[in-house]
Order: sequence, then C-alpha cells, then structure tokens
Amino acid sequence: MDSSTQSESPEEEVRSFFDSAPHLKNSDLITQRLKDFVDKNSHASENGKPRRIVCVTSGGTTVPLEQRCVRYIDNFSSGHRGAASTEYFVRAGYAVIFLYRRGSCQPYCTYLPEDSFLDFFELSEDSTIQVRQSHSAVVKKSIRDYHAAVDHGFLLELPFTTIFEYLQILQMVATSISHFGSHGMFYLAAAVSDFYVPWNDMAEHKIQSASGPLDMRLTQVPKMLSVLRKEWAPSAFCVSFKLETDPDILLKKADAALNKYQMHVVVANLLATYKQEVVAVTKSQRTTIRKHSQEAHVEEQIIELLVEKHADYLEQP
Ligand code: PAZ
Repeated sequence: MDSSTQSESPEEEVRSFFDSAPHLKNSDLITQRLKDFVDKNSHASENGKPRRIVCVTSGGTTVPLEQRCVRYIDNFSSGHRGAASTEYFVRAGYAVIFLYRRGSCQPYCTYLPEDSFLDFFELSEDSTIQVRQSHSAVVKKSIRDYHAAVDHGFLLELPFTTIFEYLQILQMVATSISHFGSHGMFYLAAAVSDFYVPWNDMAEHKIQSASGPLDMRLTQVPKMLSVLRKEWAPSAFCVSFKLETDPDILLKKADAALNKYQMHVVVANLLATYKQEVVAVTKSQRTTIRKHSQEAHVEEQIIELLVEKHADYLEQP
C-alpha cells in the first residue's frame, strides 16, 4: 500500500485526511448532543464566574488495516488517566466533554474493583437482584456521583474507536468549545496513532495471508495539535501528554511539543512510572508531581495544578 500524501504541505495533509476519512456515522446526533451541552453550560456560572469547560480525551485510537475491519493497530492506554481526571475536573466545577475509546475506563468506575461484573450482584431469597454488601458502599458512591455529574449537565460522554472517528469528533468538539474562548481547556491524554492507512489506499476485504508476507506503508497522521491551536480553538488552554519509554529523551520531547504546537502545558510521563509520577512542563517551569500514597490517584494533583494554571491564564490580559 502506498500514499502520495508525504509531499503535501501540513495544511493539505490535514485537508486530505478529513476529505478521505470515512463519514462519521452518527454525526448529526453528536452535533445535537454537543450543542445542547454547550448551550446549557455557556449560560451557567460557578461562584459568580462563567463555567469553565474541558475536553478530556482518553484511551487509544485504532488504525484499521481493512475497510471491513478485521485487523487493526492499537495504541497503549487503558483510559484510567482520562476517566479519573474527569472526576477531578467535575469536582473543580468544570463541565467535561469526555471523548473516550469505546470499552476503556469510565469516570466514576475507577474505584470499583476490577472483578467480574457478575461478582457485584447476588440473588436474594425472593430472587430479586441486589448488590453484594461488600461492594455496596463503593457502588452507591459511584452511582450518586455519576448521576449528579450527568443530571446537572457537567458530563457529556462521546465514544470513538478509530483514528478517523477520534479526529473528526475532536474537531467538532473544538469548534463548539471555541465559543468559551479562554474558559475552554483541552486535556489530551488519549494515545493517538502517529501512522495510519488512508481510507482510499486500504484493502476493502480481509487481507489474505496466502499472498505471503505483508508489506504495508503507513502515512503519518497530520499534526492536528497545530490546527487545534491555530484554527479550531485558538484561545483555549491546551494541555497535551507525552509518553516515552526512554527517560533520556522524555523532557526534550516534552519541550519540543511545547514549542512546536504552542501548548500551554505538556505533561511528560514514562511508561514504567506513569501511574506514580509525571512532570508538568511549561515555558518557565518543570513541576514533578508524585502521588501522595498507595491509594491516591496522581490525577488529583495533576488537575489541582492545571486548574491553578488555567486560572492564571484567565487572568492574563
Ligand atoms: O490511559 P492510561 O491511564 O492507561 O495511560 C495514560 C497515558 C500514558 C496514555 C497518558 O498519560 C499519555 O501519556 N498519553 C499520551 C500518549 C502519547 O504520547 O501519545
């Protein structure tokens, strides 16, 4: 498989990506849900100030290898970071658009034990279904917090699977959030594919192994962070994540992303330690954040710091 897009300008690459992407199946429904959520929150206030809004992206995007997809390339991410962060943003008074990979971790489920779903329940003597006593406190809290967030208009959940769906929905979210100006934030924790097979170059049917070894050329996914900053939501506060496995290059890569894409913060983390420690990198500072205790979530401290930085940003002329 081949693609000629490697010689295009960055703007042309972005245009060809969207022009050739398969049509988003439920785009009317997403548009309507986004509009309702944004309308509701643009009239709301927290402590006498306009409500802030954040798009949290979470989980990994897939790259299909066939149009009638049997095989795909995936990206590492359980979605735990995005789900936990969503809870802390809601607690801090933000409306959250949670753009998540189908089947990855969900907000308000992060403290639930990872047992089989059926282990949560038991049948009583009269055959009614009830939550086991051992799980009831945590389940009650999760149900209460989840419904409070959704019913009060603080949480909108939008799922994606492929890189095509992710970037199309991200664009829709970004242009909706742009109405919030600097009160909008992006928290881009999703693990997004760097390479993909353009839809028009993709085999329609399942690739056959009888044809011998698979020789496939992948095209670079256009750098959407630049477009997000320059065109989609230029005033929003932008936080991206950088995951590496080599400690020697992590901070250099974070600095490079900060400058190249004009991010306000890049959160740098290593695969080996990302649940315990991250470094928040800005133009003037590097702040190491370590979790307080075994039970704590490092996301609580990450969000605390970002809410402060966003408040400073809002005070700038
Ligand atoms: O979803 P998770 O909690 O398992 O992992 C979070 C993470 C490591 C994917 C995230 O912190 C991150 O670094 N995302 C960006 C990955 C990248 O560099 O593309």
